[in-house]
Order: sequence, then C-alpha cells, then structure tokens
Amino acid sequence: MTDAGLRYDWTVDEVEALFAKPFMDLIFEAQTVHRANFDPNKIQISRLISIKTGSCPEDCSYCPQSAHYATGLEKEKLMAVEEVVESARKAKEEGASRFCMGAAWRGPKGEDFEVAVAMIEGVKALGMETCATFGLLDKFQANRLKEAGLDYYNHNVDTSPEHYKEVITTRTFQDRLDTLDVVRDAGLHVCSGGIVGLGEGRTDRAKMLLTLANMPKHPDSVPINLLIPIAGTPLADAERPDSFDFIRTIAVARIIMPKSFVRLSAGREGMTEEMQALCFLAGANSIFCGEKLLTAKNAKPGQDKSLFGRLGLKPM
Ligand code: SAM
Ligand code: DTB
Ligand code: SF4
Repeated sequence: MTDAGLRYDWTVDEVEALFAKPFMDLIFEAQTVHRANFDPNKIQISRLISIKTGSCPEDCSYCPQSAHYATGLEKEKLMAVEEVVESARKAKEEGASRFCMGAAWRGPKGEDFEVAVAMIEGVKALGMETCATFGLLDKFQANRLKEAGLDYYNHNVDTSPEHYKEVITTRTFQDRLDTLDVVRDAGLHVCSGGIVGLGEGRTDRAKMLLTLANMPKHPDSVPINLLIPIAGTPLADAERPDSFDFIRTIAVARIIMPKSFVRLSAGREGMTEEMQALCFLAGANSIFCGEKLLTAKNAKPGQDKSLFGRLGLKPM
C-alpha cells in the first residue's frame, strides 16, 4: 500500500471540527473513507493472552494489574512457553489470525525477556501473526523482537499529552513516544491507540488521535478502548462516556487514518450489539475475540458468531 493521499499534518482545530459534525454526517464520511480503503464486511480478529499478570510497578489509574491498587486480581508468574503456544494453537482453531501476548511489566527485563522471545518464536511457527505488548522497550529489545518473528507491537498513547499526567505518574507521554519510535525503526508494525473514559474532554480525544495521525507513519492498528471501570483503581467510579462520543472517536480515527485498522477493543462486554454495529459502521474493522481480554471480560460465548452472522460480517 502506498502512502498516497495520507495526511500527517492534522491540526487540533480540524480534528475538533470532525468531532463537532452532526453525527449522521460524521458516520457517513467515516463509512465513505472506510469503503474506499477496506472491504466493509470484513473484520480482522485477534486473541489476547496475559503471559504475566499483575504486580506491575506502574500506576496507570485504569489498570487492574497495577501493584499500586488493591483490585483483588490474582497475580500470576510468567507463563511457560509451551502453555502459551498451546493457547495460540487453540485461538487459531477458533478463527483468530493474530495472537497478542501482554505482560504487566514496565518493560521486559533479563531472563524474562528471553522467555517472551521464545513464546513469539513458538507462536510464529504456528503460522499466526504475532503481537506483543510488554511496555517500554529500548532499541536492542525492539530489534530482538523483530528478529524473533514479531509482527506487531502494541503500545498505547492512551490519552492526550496534557491529560496523561492525570492518569499515569510513573512514566511520561514522551517515554511512550520514544518506545513507539524504536518499534517503528525496528521495522515492526505499530499498534497504538488509547482509552475513552479516563475523565478526558473532547479536546483530549482530538489530541490523542492527532498524536497518532501525525506520527512519521500512521500506526497500522489503532485500538480504541472504552474504559472498563475496575474496583480499587482511581477510575473505578469514572463517569461512563456517552456512547455517541465513543462512536465519534472511532469515526474520527477512521477519517484521519484511512488505511489503518481501527480496533474496537476493551469495553465490548458492556455494549449493546447495536452499539457495536454502529462502531463497525463508523469504521472499526478489528476486534479481540474470546471471553477474556487480558484479565477483564470480553464477549459472551457465541455472541460474536451470532452478531457476525446477523450483520453478514466475515473474519479476515
Ligand atoms: N504493560 C503494558 C503497557 O501498559 O503498555 C502492556 C499491557 S497494558 C494492560 C495494555 C493496554 O491495555 C493499556 O495501554 C490500556 O490502553 C489498556 N487497558 C488497561 N486497562 C484497561 C481498562 N480497565 N479499560 C480499558 N483499557 C485498559
Ligand atoms: C489494547 O489497546 N487493549 C487491549 C490490548 N491493547 C492489549 C487490552 C485491554 C485490557 C483491558 C483490561 C484487562 O483485560 O485487564
Ligand atoms: Fe502496568 Fe500496563 Fe497496567 Fe500500566 S497498563 S499498570 S504498564 S500492565
């Protein structure tokens, strides 16, 4: 795919103007852009696994896995390589084309990193696409993951540069951007997006999407998560964003990053099927399958199959 026609110079005013459009106009524009770049009836499906759960040193206010909050989550040590590869094999049988391994780390260290590399090699050998989300990386680590056969690295900017410090204090927005640079330079596909529902305003949402769209290359995949409020975290009682504002965020992402996969990520469990269908109409074209995300609930058994059937959607 060429980069012809893609823009990397969006202004806040322009992106805010998209958010402010009448809903019907915005969805029509997003669907028009979507159809010019993708088959509108095809959805890419990934499966998540948490290879190391909980006790994370970071203080992300939304996260069930942060050691800073008493969320009641059962902590688990790093999984064995064979166990992870076996889960990937099952996910493939169930229709997932990509297997995404997540770890509750600030970044990978020592022996654990080598074990994670072996997991990537094992999953890749099954003929699946591989994705990892291990936190901050240096150049050496990014190159090592690429050599191991990693296809995608997920690292979210999560919110606007301004709102970031209200949500996380143990690292900076710039730390995230630096990791995204080494990931891109290593030749890995970039997966980067954020969360709606962190107490941010519309301008923050515009700035988050603009940060992604004005990178040297648009992320290949842009996950848009709806906050899953977790008891014990500072955001446990955060107000649920208006559903249409969430759908607008998907539509704006689709319009300003026309060739990127926009992933309807966390939060589907609490959405009606009609809301999910509107997200697909707004340009979302990938999801996570399965009953669990990393630690939180995802879809009810059989629900996605039924929804896809009734909407005439096909897995990619
Ligand atoms: N530790 C690594 C990191 O933070 O990059 C990887 C795992 S972390 C759980 C991956 C992403 O999950 C976060 O960046 C955030 O966007 C998302 N996430 C975590 N908790 C969430 C929640 N309660 N609701 C929605 N998204 C969440
Ligand atoms: C992303 O943006 N969302 C996924 C994936 N990338 C790693 C993770 C969502 C996590 C939701 C909370 C949990 O399951 O613990
Ligand atoms: Fe740790 Fe990632 Fe959760 Fe932040 S989002 S606490 S870095 S697992």
